[in-house]
Amino acid sequence: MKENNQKEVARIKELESTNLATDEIRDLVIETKKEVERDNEILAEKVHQTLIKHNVKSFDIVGAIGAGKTALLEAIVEKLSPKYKILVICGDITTRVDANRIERHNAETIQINTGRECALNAYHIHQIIKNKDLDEYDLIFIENVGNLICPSDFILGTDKRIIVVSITEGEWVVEKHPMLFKMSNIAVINKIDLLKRLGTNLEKMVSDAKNINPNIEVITTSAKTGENIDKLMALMNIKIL
Ligand SMILES: Nc1nc2c(ncn2[C@@H]2O[C@H](COP(=O)(O)OP(=O)(O)O)[C@@H](O)[C@H]2O)c(=O)[nH]1
Ligand SMILES: [Mg+2]
Repeated sequence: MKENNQKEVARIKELESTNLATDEIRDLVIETKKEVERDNEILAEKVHQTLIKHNVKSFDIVGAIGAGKTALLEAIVEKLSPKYKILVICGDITTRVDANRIERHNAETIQINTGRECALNAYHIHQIIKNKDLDEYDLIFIENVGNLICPSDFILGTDKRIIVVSITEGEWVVEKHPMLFKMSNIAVINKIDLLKRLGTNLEKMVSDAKNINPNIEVITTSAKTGENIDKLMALMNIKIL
């Protein structure tokens, strides 16, 4: 994350904590939250260094429930699994639905059920990779628990974070959720096959993402028709061999 983005994210988080706490415990709430995030960042850095050491490219995907995170991963894994050894880690509060969907496209999957936790954190990922022979993999994808708020508290130690929104969420969804756009490298606006029917203002969504984070790469896709999936993989620097 760029330095001025980092400052802005810290400021917003402090405001959030301030609003949540009563006067007497406000400082404690802010300090505890910062401490948890610092610990998470240390572990995320360890995860990242380990993945780099073993030459594994890594991506984590965040976005609301139903944006198309799993559908995009299915499309990507389908194209890449003949040539790359892929591990996909899926986070959901319960079930193995997403892992099962992706497994059908010939990737190894691990489902993490978080219970009441609304995001994965670096500890979850560290627990998995420390028990894996990472030389066996070329690529790791992580699908976070579906929501647009909690994952901003926890980086996971991947090379790139990808935020997915869909046009069915309405053209205001980007401007209303700036945090994840600030900390992501790629923004995917999905379900463009439905554009004519819905009349969503796609240009606004693209320009909002760019205004929030001028460094973010923005791509519009349809996981359903496959439109621009190759371009998304090019942004991720993955060659279809
Ligand atoms: N029309 C259309 N439907 C999509 C697209 N991507 C996902 N979906 C559908 O949207 C629903 C939610 O998708 P899913 O991949 O489970 O979203 P996730 O919760 O973000 O993982 C499913 O019924 C998908 O088939 C798309 O690009 N176009
Ligand atoms: Mg999913």
